[in-house]
Amino acid sequence: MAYTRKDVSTLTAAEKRRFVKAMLEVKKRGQYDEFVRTHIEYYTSDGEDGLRTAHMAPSFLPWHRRFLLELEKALRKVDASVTVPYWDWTRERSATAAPWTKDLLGGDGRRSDRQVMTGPFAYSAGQWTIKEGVTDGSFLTRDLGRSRDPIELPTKSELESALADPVYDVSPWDSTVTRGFRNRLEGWGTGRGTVAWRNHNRVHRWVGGAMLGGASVNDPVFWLHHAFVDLQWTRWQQRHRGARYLPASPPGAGDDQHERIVARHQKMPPWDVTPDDMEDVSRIYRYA
Ligand code: CU1
Ligand code: CU1
Repeated sequence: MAYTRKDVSTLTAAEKRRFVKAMLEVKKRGQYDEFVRTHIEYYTSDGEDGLRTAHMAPSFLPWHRRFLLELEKALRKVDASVTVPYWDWTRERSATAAPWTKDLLGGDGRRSDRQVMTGPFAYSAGQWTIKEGVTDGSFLTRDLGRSRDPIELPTKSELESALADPVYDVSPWDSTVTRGFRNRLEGWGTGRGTVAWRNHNRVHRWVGGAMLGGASVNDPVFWLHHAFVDLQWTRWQQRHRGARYLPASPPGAGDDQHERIVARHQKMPPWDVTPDDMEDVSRIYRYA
């Protein structure tokens, strides 16, 4: 039977406790740092050579869908009642409400060094030492809302502009495309400053600290954020019946994107799955 991923603002005290406990256990077993390493390894941009699977590419959505399923599998081995909750940042917009409470992810980083001081993932709580970072810091950092140069979380209407696009993705299938659901949601924009960060990307910016780079998995909010992004893919499919992942077939030898991106029926490293395999997961989980 399919399990349910819930809105983080609806979790009971017991559900929060169990989620946190399972996360800490996966961390203790060393599995969590493998997830961080995998994400760093696949954090390639379209300015680099080679295949892009996780970001700046059509497979942004199926890649993270599979990545979340892997974490969820690890969590559910610890406690079969646990699923990854989602953070609806169009509704939960305060730096002190869900998911930033002491009984879940803890709050903002302190002013001096942005170190998170509250909740179970604070370094001082002793169970969340960062081992795989792009910097040397061993403590989790956040700068909710970006104190020095404040930004807002994406709005409902900004998210709506992604959902309204009936085409999954368009050539050249990278961070420069201005049409297509995938990049409108992933959020690479043209122009300078904060307009260049939309939807998914803007949320990483808003959280700040560890969430800014390839090691963003070190902040557990990564999963709650990506569960909400994943939910948008499901909503988009429901709205645009019959619309599919694109490209359906690989770009040809003369195309700049030849062997740079994953087409619908191609394998999506590091897993033995295709975007086509990831389009319908309704037998595995659903969203409440
Ligand atoms: Cu990512
Ligand atoms: Cu992300």
